Amino acid sequence: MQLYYAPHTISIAVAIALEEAELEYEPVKVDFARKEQATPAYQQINPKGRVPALVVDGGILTETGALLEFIADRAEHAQLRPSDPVLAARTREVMFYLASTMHVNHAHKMRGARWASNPESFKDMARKVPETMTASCDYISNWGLRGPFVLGDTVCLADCYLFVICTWLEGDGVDVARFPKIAAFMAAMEARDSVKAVRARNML
Ligand SMILES: N[C@@H](CCC(=O)N[C@@H](CS)C(=O)NCC(=O)O)C(=O)O
Repeated sequence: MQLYYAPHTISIAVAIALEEAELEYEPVKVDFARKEQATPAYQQINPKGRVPALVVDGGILTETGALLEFIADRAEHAQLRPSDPVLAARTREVMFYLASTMHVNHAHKMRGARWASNPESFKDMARKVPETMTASCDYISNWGLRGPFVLGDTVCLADCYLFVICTWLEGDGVDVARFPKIAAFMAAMEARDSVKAVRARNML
């Protein structure tokens, strides 16, 4: 498998899950500084001009949540998505929230041009990010984390996803000290071999 990624982006959630599942992959860096994601060559890989993209036998897959689910299916031994239907849905509940709300809140800091044309509007959207990301942290802290991790004591797909988004919090103006459960989650994830491996590869 080849993972198209850019450092510090949501694509690293996929790298962490691949490491958790002990699946081999070749990381392929997309150079955002040179806007490589917008080139016709990269858009052959992902027509949306985003990372991640995962090249697998049978095609190219995009969307973080879909890739994480693919990894869970490829590596059932890793138990990254429980077979119990309620716990599987709980895993997806958090992932869908991250994809549809928390990641989108974060994107308003740098990517205002997706939603407006007037540069003043970009500034207004960016000013709102500390507030919306703090509201997301309230939700994650009170409801998303059922224990040290999303499902309690064991790591699932949603933890890989949440961890990367939490690495953005300080830069988004969130006072992380207000959220001791999130700080403890971050420390627990940092201690895992999966996160150490992606840090060793300078992906995070
Ligand atoms: N819903 C997509 C969002 C992917 C996404 O927005 N990735 C960002 C990095 S965090 C990106 O590639 N941005 C490049 C750009 O906007 O030019 C997913 O989760 O895969």
